Amino acid sequence: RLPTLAVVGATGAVGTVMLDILSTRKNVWGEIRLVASARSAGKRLTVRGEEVEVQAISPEVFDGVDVAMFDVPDEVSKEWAPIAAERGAVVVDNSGAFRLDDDVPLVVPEVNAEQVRNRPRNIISNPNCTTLSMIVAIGALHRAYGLTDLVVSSYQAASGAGQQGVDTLYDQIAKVATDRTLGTRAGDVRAAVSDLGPFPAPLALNVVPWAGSLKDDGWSSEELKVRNESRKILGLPDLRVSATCVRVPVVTTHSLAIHATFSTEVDADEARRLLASSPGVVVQDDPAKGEFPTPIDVVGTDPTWVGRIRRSLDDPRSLDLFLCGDNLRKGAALNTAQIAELLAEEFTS
Ligand code: 11C
Repeated sequence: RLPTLAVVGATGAVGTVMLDILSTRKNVWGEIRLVASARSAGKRLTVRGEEVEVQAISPEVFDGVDVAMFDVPDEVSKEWAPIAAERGAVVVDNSGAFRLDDDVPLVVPEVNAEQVRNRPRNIISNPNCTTLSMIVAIGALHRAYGLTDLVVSSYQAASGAGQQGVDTLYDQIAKVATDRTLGTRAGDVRAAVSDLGPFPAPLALNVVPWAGSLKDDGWSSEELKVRNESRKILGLPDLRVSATCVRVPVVTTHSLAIHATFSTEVDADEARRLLASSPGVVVQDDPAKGEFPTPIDVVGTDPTWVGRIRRSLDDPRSLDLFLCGDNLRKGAALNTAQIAELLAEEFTS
């Protein structure tokens, strides 16, 4: 019997990418049930080439479901994931609701696939898109050299803030595109852009050093997620991590500049070879030819793209590198789908 899958949040930004991923990857599912809020119920969406009607979320909708993927806000997951689990589904949750709970594994199949079996609550968490955009490459380097310190600067795309983030970026670009004096005087872009959407400052013609909400001592929630989730996924509770998360006017694909320090000396050529042979990683690193990853070239692809790999000039144990990953694919829907496929194997083997 092929397992039954429910996709909760099927109509959102990540849900839309999920339907595409489910339609193009190897088909391991029997029925696929699409679930969303009552507002979206009755809509018809296409998955695997067939139209499926979206059902309103309810306890009964999970009856007979083997695996339920959740792509919904934290508070919706908090309420509904335990209900789905009670009804017999294994939940793969892409919200921040359970990621740091001791009895919920945080899984990246290329790094810690074995953790899927360690699920006493039948809930498995999918990491934040910024952590996910780097962790496959960092995990491969950690296995070879033993990671001790991570200094991260992110360049995060508007779609990390959902469809509203994307709409806001396009609206702002339309407003500033024709006036070639904008961006030359302090405040002129702010005055031209009336709606900030989910961002605390205009994103068009700008960079904004903020993502998420304010936590203690000036850190943002996004920066703490990068730290806490990296520690949990890599099994390094004392890993030293400093992150600065920045939003840039890119539609989709997060980029990160990383300074990683290891317990042994590193070699840039060896690191390049090691990354190139790691599943889920592509090395694009030939600056003499202008070759390095950029978000507009990476968007829509599955791997983590790594370039600008250099050994630190001041510490032979440190590497500097730049990487890009599609925040809606590996950063969200793809990783969730990969975890769900590991579960599907359990049902069919
Ligand atoms: C962003 N990474 O780019 C965030 C969005 O914890 O899954 C995802 C928030 C999360 O704004």
